[in-house]
Amino acid sequence: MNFSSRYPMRRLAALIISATASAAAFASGVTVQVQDAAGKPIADAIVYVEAGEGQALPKPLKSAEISQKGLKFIPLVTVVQTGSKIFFPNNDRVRHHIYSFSPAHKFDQKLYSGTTAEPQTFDKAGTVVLGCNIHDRMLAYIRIVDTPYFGKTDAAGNVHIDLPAGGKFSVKAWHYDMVAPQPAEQSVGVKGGDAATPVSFRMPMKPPSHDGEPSPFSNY
Ligand SMILES: [Cu+2]
Repeated sequence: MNFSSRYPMRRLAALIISATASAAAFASGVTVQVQDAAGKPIADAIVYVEAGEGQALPKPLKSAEISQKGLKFIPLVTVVQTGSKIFFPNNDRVRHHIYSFSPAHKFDQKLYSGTTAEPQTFDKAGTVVLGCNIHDRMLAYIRIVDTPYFGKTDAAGNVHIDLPAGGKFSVKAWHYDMVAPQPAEQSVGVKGGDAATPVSFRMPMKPPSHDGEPSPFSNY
């Protein structure tokens, strides 16, 4: 059976139109605001969107990078999809010895400089806390999620996440200093088309432990 008999022109035209329509629908999604219990915006919250029942999600994996500069991990908070790699370039003159004791991914990268550390693959959903064996105050958080649709709130507590189409989704919000042990969650009906669906979360937070720095190893 050749192509033209299987797909007459009219059907082919319909296919092209529907492909264009779904590309346009990519402008939709959710615009999420995260606040603490008093209504103050929360920056660096991870927001991610999982499919409702019967919907399949694509798996475009993007790698990420957490560098070390000025005896800090940059950025403090990273989100990746399950199965993604993270690179750990050391941009300091001193060597670092980074590690994780977190069940979602344990590893230990002994003293290294530059880009000599092996990238790590994070293949289990959950939270990983990163530390340095030499510099106790170095701390970073990695949230590994089972979806390619995620983002991190800005200083005003906002993040927009594009979704491929309308439908029923589960929107989740997580922050390393939240009181609840599990992410906050809302089931949201998302319209197709250009308008983003607004979603807001209010999450009780722990008081900052010292100088506004995150509380080390509290939950993990
Ligand atoms: Cu270090």
